[in-house]
Amino acid sequence: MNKQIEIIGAPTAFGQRKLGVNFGPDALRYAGLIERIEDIGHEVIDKGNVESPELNMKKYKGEQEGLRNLDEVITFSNNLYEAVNETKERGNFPLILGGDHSLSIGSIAGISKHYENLGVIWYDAHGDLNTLDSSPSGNIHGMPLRALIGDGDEQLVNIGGYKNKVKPENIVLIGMRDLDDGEKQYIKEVGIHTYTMADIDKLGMDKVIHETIDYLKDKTDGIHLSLDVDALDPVETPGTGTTVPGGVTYRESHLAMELLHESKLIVSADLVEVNPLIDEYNKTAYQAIGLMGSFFGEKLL
Ligand code: HAR
Ligand code: MN
Ligand code: MN
Ligand code: MN
Repeated sequence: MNKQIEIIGAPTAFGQRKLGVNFGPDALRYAGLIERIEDIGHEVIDKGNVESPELNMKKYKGEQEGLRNLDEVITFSNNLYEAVNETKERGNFPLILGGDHSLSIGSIAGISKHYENLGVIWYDAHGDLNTLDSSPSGNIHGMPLRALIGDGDEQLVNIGGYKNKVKPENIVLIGMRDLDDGEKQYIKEVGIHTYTMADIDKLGMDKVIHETIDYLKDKTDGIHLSLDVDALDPVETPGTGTTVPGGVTYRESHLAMELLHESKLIVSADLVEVNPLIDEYNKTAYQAIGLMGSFFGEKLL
């Protein structure tokens, strides 16, 4: 069951304010991601990095009204949508490397087109369910999941020429520990299936993932994993822009990835928010690669 995996670099930093996350895809390549997946026995095709609009330093560092870098995020999302859509048309497995989490607006637009009922596992410290009104920052990386559901800026909501890419009932949030008030309210209102850190403590990751799979498997025709490295504790993945203490451990995350691999239900993945410029000697990229090993079926014995 060896898949052809297409690596798509998504070097965007426009969804937040810390430069360096745009170098995430190359940090992951330099740390050996492709060789690691090939050694498992998969065929890997590196499509290189998607084209990004120019980053004007003065604008990037300055104050902005409303959604930060909206035009750049729209352009980037369209470029990424095209690349991911082509990968799916070839029948291959897209692994999108970030880049900040705003990239999921484009990546999931390219994936969901190929499914009636895409499931999404959002492994993150954050819900990324803000709209401009509920956002404390104006940073679009705090909004992608909500835009994919269909709320927010019309252009973001319509990337790929269609909207409502993900139904709230087809989403599972795992690792939550820094939700804004508006996000908490929205999660309760629409009833998104959520595992906070407290839930993970109580149930254990094994049960969390088994329940997640049971919850999604019959009502979805494919599941996308969106893995934000800030889901892990900052001790494990310090090289990311919005760390939150009290996160998932490296071993728990390996277990999660192993179980998702065993499920055979995952059809695509994003690996996001790796920022080598604020990291400890690329540690976060190495940790992420270890997790990708388990996700793609590496055996310890
Ligand atoms: N909730 C905050 C905001 O919207 C912080 C979002 C941080 N998001 C990410 N992605 N790093 O999960 O600004
Ligand atoms: Mn995120
Ligand atoms: Mn996050
Ligand atoms: Mn089990």
